[in-house]
Amino acid sequence: MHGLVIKNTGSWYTVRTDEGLDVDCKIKGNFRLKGIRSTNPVAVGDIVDIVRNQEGTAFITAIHDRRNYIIRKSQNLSKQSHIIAANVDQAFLIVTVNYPQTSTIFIDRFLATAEAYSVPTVLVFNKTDILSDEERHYQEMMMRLYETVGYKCVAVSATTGLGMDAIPAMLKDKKTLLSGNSGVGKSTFINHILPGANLRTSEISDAHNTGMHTTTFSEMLELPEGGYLIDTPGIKGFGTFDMEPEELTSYFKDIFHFSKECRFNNCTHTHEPGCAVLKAVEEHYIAASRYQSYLSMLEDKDENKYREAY
Ligand SMILES: Nc1nc2c(ncn2[C@@H]2O[C@H](COP(=O)(O)OP(=O)(O)O)[C@@H](O)[C@H]2O)c(=O)[nH]1
Ligand SMILES: [Mg+2]
Ligand SMILES: [Zn+2]
Repeated sequence: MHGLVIKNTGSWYTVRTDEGLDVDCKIKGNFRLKGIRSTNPVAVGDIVDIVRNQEGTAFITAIHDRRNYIIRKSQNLSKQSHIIAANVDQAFLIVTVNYPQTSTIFIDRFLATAEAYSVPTVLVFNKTDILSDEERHYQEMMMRLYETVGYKCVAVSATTGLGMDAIPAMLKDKKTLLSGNSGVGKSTFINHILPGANLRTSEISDAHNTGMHTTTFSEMLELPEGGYLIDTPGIKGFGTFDMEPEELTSYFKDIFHFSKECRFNNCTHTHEPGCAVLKAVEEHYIAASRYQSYLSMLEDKDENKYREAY
């Protein structure tokens, strides 16, 4: 029998079989992935083979090849990673212009990492019901910027429902990872789409969700129109990883576009003569904020140079 892993709590996994049956499973055998020290060898979104046992539960005996998987490095020194989800079709990044303000650096880092995993990302601007004129103007500017770079942007209010009509069609039949800073309205967004989900809202609930809990719990919520929402409490984005500057360039669509005209093909776009990216930044074809984000990821890379790969 095989099925889809829809929930992971500690060493237990809920697997939804092709017949629509939810079976509690444990892992049998060694699934350690090469080169990754992960706290959970199997993740939500995985397609697995299972073998039933007498107790009515089952063992996961094999994982099917993953199209992609999203990993988060642990913040401590254990160097263990946690696989947030596998076989993700798209990400919705919830951002807010205010209450709290989502920084462009956070957005750009998320987008670049999503590009690295080949996960298309939609930017969902939430809390549009409480924007001042100035904030609304700023939001429009941001939406124009990211649409120009090549990302779909939508403006919503998860509390009033403004703009939310467009969302179900965008989620249909896809496995969507929902992400965003604490307090931007992820739980409220999910509750609007799935009133049955009844997730706790407010920042307090997130505060409880930052410790051990988040590293051992993930769940996919089934959508009535087909597809799943992957709710990962406390996730602040996914980790960076070792890459060459040329690779990093390719994860910034706007920078990549201009980099083809750079004199040197291993140009880091920091100091090189004949750099078309520096020229484009100067002439405002590339937003200064995007270039700053690129630089910050490039600096991380240098810092991590001598750190062991995970
Ligand atoms: N005004 C307004 N408040 C919102 C909106 N969405 C969420 N909130 C509020 O923002 C706070 C944090 O929301 P929550 O869903 O818990 O955020 P999460 O941490 O991302 O899950 C709660 O008090 C929500 O009621 C919105 O669209 N408009
Ligand atoms: Mg929440
Ligand atoms: Zn260059």
